[in-house]
Amino acid sequence: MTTATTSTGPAIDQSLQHVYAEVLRRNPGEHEFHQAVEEVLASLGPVVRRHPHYLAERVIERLCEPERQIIFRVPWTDDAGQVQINRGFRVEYSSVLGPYKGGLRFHPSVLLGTVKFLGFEQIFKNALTGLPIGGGKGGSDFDPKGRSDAEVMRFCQSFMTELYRHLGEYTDVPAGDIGVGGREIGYLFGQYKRITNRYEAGVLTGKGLAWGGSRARKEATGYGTVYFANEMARHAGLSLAGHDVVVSGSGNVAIYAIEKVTELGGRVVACSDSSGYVVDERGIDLDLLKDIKEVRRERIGQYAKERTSARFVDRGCIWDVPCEIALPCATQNELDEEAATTLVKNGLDIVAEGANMPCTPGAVRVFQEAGVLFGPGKAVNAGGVATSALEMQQNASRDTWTFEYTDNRLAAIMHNIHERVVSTAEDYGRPGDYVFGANASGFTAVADAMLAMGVI
Ligand code: NDP
Ligand code: 2IT
Repeated sequence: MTTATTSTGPAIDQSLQHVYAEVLRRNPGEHEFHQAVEEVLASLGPVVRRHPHYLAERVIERLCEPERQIIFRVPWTDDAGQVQINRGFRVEYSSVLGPYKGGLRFHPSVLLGTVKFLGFEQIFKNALTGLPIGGGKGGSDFDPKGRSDAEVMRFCQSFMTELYRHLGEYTDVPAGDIGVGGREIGYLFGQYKRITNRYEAGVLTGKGLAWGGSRARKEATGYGTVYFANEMARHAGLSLAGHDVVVSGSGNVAIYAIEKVTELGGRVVACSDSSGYVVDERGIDLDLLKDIKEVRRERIGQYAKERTSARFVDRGCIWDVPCEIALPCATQNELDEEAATTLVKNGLDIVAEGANMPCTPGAVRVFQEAGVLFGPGKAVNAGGVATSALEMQQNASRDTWTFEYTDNRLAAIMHNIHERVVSTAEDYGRPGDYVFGANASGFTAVADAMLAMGVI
């Protein structure tokens, strides 16, 4: 069968090109959404050849259209008394495997296409966990940076005043993402509870431990990322111990990835935020990093001011720092072809995406051609949403589990996802192709459930 290639991206099988053309036509200007769809479609050629009924039943076209998209005005008043207007989104993408599940992102760059790309990825990620969760994503172009707690609270209350009517523990269950952590989930939950007059703990995940949150949820995405990277290393006869690791970002995912890498004997030599990066040959001091980022909410340059072994670099690229293992944990398209080429030259062995779609298609191609092990976000970072599903289980049974028990469940889930991805890739004659294995396995689970439910 013939294929076509874009300039740097993957090749979409001839049989699916009309699907992609239609996605481009119907969703103009939504480049991140196009990129996420193209990446999945490029894996599905061999799958539809083996299961032609997916094509006949138009399952892929259906999955390219969200079940529901909600866009709303979020007016609020800042500390100076000025009215501010933001835009809120919730894309309820697919509910065949369970209630819509996925985070909320508050960042000035958020557009409908951003939320759609994240929601699309979330469907397959959630399917890979094997837990009963559908896919969704939401957020706003609100920028929490520099805002007081009171401003963030008023924004969250206004956001929830519209969103609450679309949520429910059996309907749609949001959580955190960029710019949304424990503080924001608290304000959002408080407003939901107030409007509905229901203590419906299972309507949001990432809650505080004193009011229905799960132990290990805060750590789960970062820990899960490293559990997955460790599985990749073991499978290839490598190890994280004794190796240099670069982790981009210094938010929730990055901090707990750094913590777990350090516990497993790796040395994290650099991390970043949007103002630049720090290099610390002695290994990142986690207590200091947590204090600066989680408590004081300061910029990463502050770390170098307080740690003599570190230097701050405010230009260039964190991926110039030599390492054997790269964990991009900041944002989409943060690691491009040029950065990938530098990393390969510097002796990179493994890339595992803690963020959603952080590597550009060109970067992924460079890694794969160089024989670098590449783990895609929808498999690697699934530990966060998986532990959200464990939080929902605890809420449904009005129970709380210990940290150790929850963390062991997380490690087992990451092990199972790795097995599933590797065996699917082998089954299709593509050993070691984690991108293919994740897409084919996640898609098949969703497609089979859709077909069982008829034309939905
Ligand atoms: P946080 O808001 O806690 O941290 C984000 C980090 O990335 C910050 O250091 C931030 O720097 C940096 N960053 C964000 N946007 C940009 C940008 N445009 N350019 C440069 N740096 C940027 O978010 P999370 O850690 O929760 O999320 C990080 C990634 O992980 C995202 O891709 C998210 O979708 C993904 N993810 C998150 C999960 C979760 O459970 N939280 C689960 C699975 C995936 P600054 O503060 O300067 O903006
Ligand atoms: O991208 C993601 O998987 C998340 N932001 C976590 C979603 C969740 O519902 O825990």
